[in-house]
Amino acid sequence: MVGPLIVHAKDEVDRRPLPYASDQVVMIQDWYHDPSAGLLKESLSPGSESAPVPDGALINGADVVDCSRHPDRRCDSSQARYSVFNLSRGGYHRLRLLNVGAYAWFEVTMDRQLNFLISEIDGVDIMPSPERSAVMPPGQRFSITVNTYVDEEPAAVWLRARIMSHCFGENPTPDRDVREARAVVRYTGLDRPSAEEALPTTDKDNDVFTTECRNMHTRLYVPEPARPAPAYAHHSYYLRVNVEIGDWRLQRGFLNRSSYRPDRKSPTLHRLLDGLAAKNEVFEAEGVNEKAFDPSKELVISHGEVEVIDIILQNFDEMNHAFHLHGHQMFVLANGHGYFPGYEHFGLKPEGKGLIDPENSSIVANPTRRDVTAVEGFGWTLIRFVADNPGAWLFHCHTVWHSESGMAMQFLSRVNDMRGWSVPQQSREMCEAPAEELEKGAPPLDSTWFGHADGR
Ligand SMILES: [Cu+2]
Repeated sequence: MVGPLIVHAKDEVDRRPLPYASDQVVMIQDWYHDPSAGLLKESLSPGSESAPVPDGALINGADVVDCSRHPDRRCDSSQARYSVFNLSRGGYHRLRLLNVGAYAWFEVTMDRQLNFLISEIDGVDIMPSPERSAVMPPGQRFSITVNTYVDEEPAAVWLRARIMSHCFGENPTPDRDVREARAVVRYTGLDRPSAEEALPTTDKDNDVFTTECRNMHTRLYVPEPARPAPAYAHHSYYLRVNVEIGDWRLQRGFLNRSSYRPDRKSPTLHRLLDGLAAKNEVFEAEGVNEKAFDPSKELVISHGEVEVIDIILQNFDEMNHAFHLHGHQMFVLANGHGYFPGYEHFGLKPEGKGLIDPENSSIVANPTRRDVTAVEGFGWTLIRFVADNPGAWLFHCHTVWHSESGMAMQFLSRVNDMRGWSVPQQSREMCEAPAEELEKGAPPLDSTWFGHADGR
C-alpha cells in the first residue's frame, strides 16, 4: 500500500520560483502480478541471483495493459483507464513525481514538452533547472514545472514513464518487457471543440533515452535557499556495498561484513532504551557498536551527541543501489565510477576533517541535499550528514528486494538525549505477538533453506 504525504511549507506559495496554477501528485511504480510473499521467497531461495522483474508499471495506480502480452493470465482490460491530469492552458503547473515502486528505475518525459523545469528534489527546492527528462530510481522524488502557454498544443498528450530495463540485473523475458506506463495530460480551458474522451495521439517526440543508472546531475543542481555542508566531519565510515553468495548458495545483500536480519521480538530502539535505563555501558559505545549488537546481523553506528558523519559508499556490485536515510537529509558531496579517489581529490583533508584550502570550498558550498541517493554499479558516492535527530534510523537500499535480502543498517543518533525515553506499552505489546504473527510479510528466515541448497 502506498500513498503520498506532502508537507507544505507555510511560505510555499510565496517561495514559488514560478507561480504555478496547479500542484498535482504523480505516483509512478512498477507492478507485479504475483504477491510479494511468493516473489520474496523465490528471490531469496538458493541459486537465485537476481530480483524479480516487474510485470508492468502504473501511474497513480492505473495503466492499460495489452492482454495479448499476457496469454497465461486471466486478463480483461476493457474497463481499464489511464490516469488523467488536467492542466489549464496559459500557465505553469507543478507535477510532483514520486517513484513509489520496488525495483524499476523510470525515465519520465511528456510529449510536446522538450524541456521542463526540475524545481524540487526529495523535498528540497532547487533553482529551476531545465531537463529533457527525469531519471528516478526507487524512492526518489522530483517536482517538475511544465508550461501550457503554447496555443498550438494538441488537446491531450501522453505523460510517459519509461522503465529503464537495462538497470535490472537480468534481461526481462518477452512477457515482462514492459516499456512504459502512460497517463493522459489534458490541456483545458480554451474554446475549441472538446475532445473530452479522446486519447492522445502524440508520439514520443522527446528522443531522450538515458542508459546510465545513476543520479541525475547531482553537482549541477543548486538548492534554494543555499545551505553549506559542514566543512569538518567528526567521523568517516567506509561502507562496502555488495551482494554475496554464502552458505547453501544463498545470495544476500551486505554492507561491509553485515547482512541485516532484524530481531522482530526486540527492535534496536527497545534494546537501546532498556540498556540505557539499566546503565549498561555497552550501549554507550561511539561508532560501530559491536558490543551491544551482533554486526553480522545488525550493523549499528552510534553517536552520543550531534555529530557530522561521512559515508563513503563503495559499490562492489555491478547493480546500482539507491540508498535512503531515514530522518535526515544527506549532502551528496560527490559520486563517480570506479574507486573513491580520496578526500584530497575534492580539496578535503583525510577523513573529511576540514578543507585543505579554506578559499576553495566549492565541495561544501551548497551541495545537493536529499534523502535517496544512488550509487552506480562499481561506483562510489560520498555522503555527509548531520546526525542531529535523536532516534534509531534505518539506512538501506531502496530496492525492496535488496533491503529484504540484508542491504540495510542503522544509525543511532544523539543517544545521550534518548536517556529517559520510554517505549509506550502499545509498542511493547506489538512485539509480544507470537513469532508466526511477527513473521507475516517478512522475508523467510535463511534457515528455511538449510540443507536444501538445490532450492527445494
Ligand atoms: Cu539495491
